[in-house]
Amino acid sequence: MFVMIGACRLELLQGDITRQQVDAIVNAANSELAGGGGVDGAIHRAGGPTLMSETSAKFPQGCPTGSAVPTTAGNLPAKFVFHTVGPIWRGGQEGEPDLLRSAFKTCLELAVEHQCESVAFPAISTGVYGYPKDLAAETALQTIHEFLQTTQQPKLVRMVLFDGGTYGAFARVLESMLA
Ligand code: AR6
Repeated sequence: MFVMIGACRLELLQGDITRQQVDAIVNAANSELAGGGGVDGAIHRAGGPTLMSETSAKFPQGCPTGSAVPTTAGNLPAKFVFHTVGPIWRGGQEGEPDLLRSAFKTCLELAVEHQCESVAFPAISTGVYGYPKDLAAETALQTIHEFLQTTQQPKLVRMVLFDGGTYGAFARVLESMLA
């Protein structure tokens, strides 16, 4: 499903983010930028070793939670990968929503700065980091919606949801935002 926000399109798709033909792909990394499982593992496997050599060379201190750093995309069909770090869910009282909002916003700002017309996001924090999918969907979609309304860039933001349950959670939230 998709919605138009002015001239920008916000869409939900069930699939694999490493297959997306977009200008930038967002990675749900850890603060050491050490690689890992989940979407991080998939992106590094598909992108090849360039991604890790770039993060190690340019960002040896890693990346704080809620922030993001850019690299090129190696063998992926994209120009950039934005490596962001979502919060670990600790019950919701430890600033998790603000940190998740900041992770999405920083990536959207990087997309504008790098003149990306299209960017694909995974459901940051909803895997190993344990963020409840419905709450993550609310924060993610509200943040993207607000950003597109204000900035009118990038022209396409695609949430790529790996499984049906996550797609369903995001679709319900997007529908309720439109109601
Ligand atoms: N395409 C799109 N989404 C995917 C893919 C894929 N190929 N593979 C998994 N997902 P997670 P986190 C979904 O655990 O919770 C890593 O080890 C997955 O179903 O990848 O932010 C990092 O190194 C889930 O909905 O990221 C960190 O240590 C979503 O991506 C830690 O995990 C996020 O799940 C980050 O945890």
